Amino acid sequence: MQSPASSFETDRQVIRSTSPTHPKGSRARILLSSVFGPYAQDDEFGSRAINPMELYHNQVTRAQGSFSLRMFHRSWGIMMIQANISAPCAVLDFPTQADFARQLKTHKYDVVGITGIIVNVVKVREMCRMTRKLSPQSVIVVGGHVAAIPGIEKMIDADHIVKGEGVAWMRRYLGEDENAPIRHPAIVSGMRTRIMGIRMPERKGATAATIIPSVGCPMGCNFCTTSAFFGGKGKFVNFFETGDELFAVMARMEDELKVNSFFVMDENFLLHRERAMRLLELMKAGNKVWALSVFASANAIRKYTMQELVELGVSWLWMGLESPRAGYSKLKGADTRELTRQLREHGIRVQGSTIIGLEHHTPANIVAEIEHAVSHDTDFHQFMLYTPVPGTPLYQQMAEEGRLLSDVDYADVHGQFKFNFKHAAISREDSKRFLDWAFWRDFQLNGPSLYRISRTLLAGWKRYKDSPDARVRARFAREMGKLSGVYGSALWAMERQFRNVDRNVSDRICALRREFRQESGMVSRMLPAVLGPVLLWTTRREEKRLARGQTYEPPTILERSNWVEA
Ligand code: B12
Ligand code: SF4
Repeated sequence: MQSPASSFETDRQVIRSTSPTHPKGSRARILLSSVFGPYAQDDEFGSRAINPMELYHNQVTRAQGSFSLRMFHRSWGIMMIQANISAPCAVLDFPTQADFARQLKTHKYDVVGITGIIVNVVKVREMCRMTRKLSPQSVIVVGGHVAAIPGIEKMIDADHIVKGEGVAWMRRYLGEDENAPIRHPAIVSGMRTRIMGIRMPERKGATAATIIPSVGCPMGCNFCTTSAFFGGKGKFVNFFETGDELFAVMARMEDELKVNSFFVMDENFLLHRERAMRLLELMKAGNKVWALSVFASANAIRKYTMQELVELGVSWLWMGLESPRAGYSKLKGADTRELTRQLREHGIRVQGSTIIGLEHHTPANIVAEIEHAVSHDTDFHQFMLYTPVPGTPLYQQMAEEGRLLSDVDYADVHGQFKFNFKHAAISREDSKRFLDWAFWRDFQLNGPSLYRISRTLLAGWKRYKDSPDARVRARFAREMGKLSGVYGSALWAMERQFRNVDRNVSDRICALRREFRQESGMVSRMLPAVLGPVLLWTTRREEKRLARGQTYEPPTILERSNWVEA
C-alpha cells in the first residue's frame, strides 16, 4: 500500500451527515475550489517540479525544451457542477493558500467543495483543515479522483467524499432535480499558451471550446483510472446522449465564445458512432465548418472512413498506442502505424500515447518497444509509466499479488516519475531511465511537435484544398490561411535552432519550409524573413530561461454565479 493511512489520520471523527440534503437547499452558498498552488515546485504538500499544472509540458512535449507547448486548462469538473446548480456558487481555480483562506474568511460559505486527484491528497487534507479552522460552519465536500484512494475517509477531515459523477450528487444534495438536462458551461479549452518563448495573444474565438459529452469509458482497460472512477467496464456517464443534443451545445458555444473549433473531452468519442454520425448530419445541414479534437481508441477509429472523419472535422486525434503484445481490445486487429500514417495524410494531427513498463517489458525488449512507438512518427507522443492507480482493476490485482511498493508517496504516483510497484523485470530506477529515454528519442528522431503538426497541416491542405466538399475545403483553407505565415516563420527558426541538435531533422524542416513557401500567399511568403529571426531570438532566450529553472504557473481565477452578497 502507498502512504500508510495512519500517517494521514485526522483526530476528528469523520462527520457523516445523516441528512442527504443540505438544510438550506438551493439557498446554500457554495465555494468550489481546486487545490492550491504553486504547482511546479517540490514541496511538502505534494507539488512536484516535474508535475506542473500543464498538459503538454507535463506529459507530452516535456523533452522539447523551448519548443514544448505550454498551456493551462481550467478545472472543468467544478465548472460543470457550478453551471448545473441554482445555488449561489463561487469557483476558485488555482488559488494560493492565501487566496483560499481569504475566501473562507470573507464569505460565509455553507458548503466548501474541493476537487483533487490522487497526487493532490495532501493539499486536499490541508484545505479541509483550513476550512474547519477558518469557516467552521461550512460542510466540506471532496470530489474528483482523490476520492478513489482506499481509506481516504481517514486521511482527510471531510463531511462527504464523493466518488464518481458530481453534478447529480450536488443537485441531489441541494434538493434540486438531478435528472434535469445538463447545462454545459462555456469553457475556453486552454489559456496562456506559450511556445518558442512567446505567449500567444488571447483573442476571443482563437482558442477551441472544451465540450464534455461524457465521463468514463466503457472499454475498461485494467490500468485506466477514468474508466474505473465512473463505473468501469461497460459503464460511463453520458451528459449528452444524442448527436442533436451535442450539436445544440456546440452551436451555443460557437455563438457565446465565437469559436469554430472544439476540444471534445470524451475518453472515447468515436466509440459512439451513432451520436457522431448524427452530429455530422447536422453539421452538414447547418453548414458548420467546425474542427474537432477528440480522443479515440484505434478500434473505434476504424469504424469510420477517412472521408467521414474529415467531414466530421476531426483535426486532432489522441490515440493509445500500447504495445501490440499487451493484448488490449481497443487495439484489436489495428495496424496502428499504418493508421497513423493515413490519418496524417488526411491532415489529422495524431497524438500517440504509449505505456512504458507493461508486464511483458524487459530491459532486453523495451528499447525495441519504444522504437516501435516512436516509429509511428506521430505529431505528439505521450509516454506514461504503467501505473497501478487506486480504484483500478490493476491496483486491485497488484495489491493482491503484494507487488505495490510501500514507501511511495501518493504525490509521486502519476506515471511520469518511477514505478510504484514491483515489476517482474525492470527496476524502479530503470523505469525512469526508460521513460525519459522514450521522450528524448521521440524528439531526437522526429523533431519538434510544432514542425510535425505543420507537416500534417500542409499534407491536409494539399489533399483537400480543391475538395468538392465546400465545408472541408473551407476548414483547411481557414487553418492554412491563418497559419501558413506563422508556421513558415516558426519553421525558419526551428531549422536553424535544430542544426546543433540533429542535422537530419534540420534538413527535413528546411524541406517543409520550402513547401510551405510554395503553397503560401504573398504575405505569408514574406513573413518568415521578418518573423523568423524574431522567433529564433525568443527561442534562444527561452532556452536560457529554462536552463535557469524558469517555471510557469496558472493564474488564479474566481467566478461567481447566482451570487448575492450575504
Ligand atoms: C484536464 C486534465 C488535467 C489538467 C488539469 C486541470 C486542472 N485544472 O486540474 C492538466 C493537464 C494540467 C492535468 C494535469 C495532471 N493530471 Co490530469 N487530467 C485532465 C483530464 C484530461 C480531464 C479532467 C476533466 O476535466 N474531466 C472532465 C470532468 C467533468 O470530470 P472530473 O474532473 O472527473 O469531474 C467529475 C467528477 O470527478 C466529480 N468531481 C470532480 N471534482 C469534484 C468536486 C466536488 C466537490 C464534487 C462533489 C465532485 C467532483 O464531478 C465531476 C463531474 O462529474 C483528466 C482525464 C479525464 N478524462 O477526466 C486527467 C486526469 C484527471 N489527470 C490525471 C493525472 C494523473 C494528472 C497528472 C498527475 C499528470 C501526470 N503527471 O502525468 C497532472 C497533475 C497536475 C497537478 N500538479 O495536479 C489523472 C488522474 C488520476 C487519478 N486517479 O488521480 C486523470 C484521470 C487522467 C488519467 N486517466 O490518468 N490534468
Ligand atoms: S480505451 Fe482509453 S479511455 Fe477507454 S478504458 Fe481504455 S485506456 Fe481508458
